Amino acid sequence: MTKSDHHSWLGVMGLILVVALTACSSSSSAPPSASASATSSASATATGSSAGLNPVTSDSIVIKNFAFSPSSLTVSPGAVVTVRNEDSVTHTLTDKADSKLFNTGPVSPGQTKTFKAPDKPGSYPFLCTIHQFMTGTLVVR
Ligand SMILES: [Cu+2]
Repeated sequence: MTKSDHHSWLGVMGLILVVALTACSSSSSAPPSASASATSSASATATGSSAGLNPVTSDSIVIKNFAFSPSSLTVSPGAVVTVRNEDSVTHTLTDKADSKLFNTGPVSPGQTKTFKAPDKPGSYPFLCTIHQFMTGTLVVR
């Protein structure tokens, strides 16, 4: 009897261990996600570039503390530039020239907008029309 008791006790312990591990991996998921993200990020990078989504994510300007970051961004002609406002007030990203080749319009706090860069290579100074001391340059080439 002692032997079978021992075995069933081990079985219960093993079951608890399995349940604990499963619960742990599904809730906290620290070790599985670390290995999963390592493999998935490698594949995501490969699929991302092939899907052509990289220009959207790489050509981006963040507005924070009443400043454009980066203040100078170089993009390809016609590139889609993402503008994210991380300030607590509304900003715009507007072509300084009268032609207004690009203009996000008002970007609310926390909002993300996009604009299309000019097709013609050149240097395009821009500003925030609400706070005109906020300036930057979009370089197309
Ligand atoms: Cu502003």
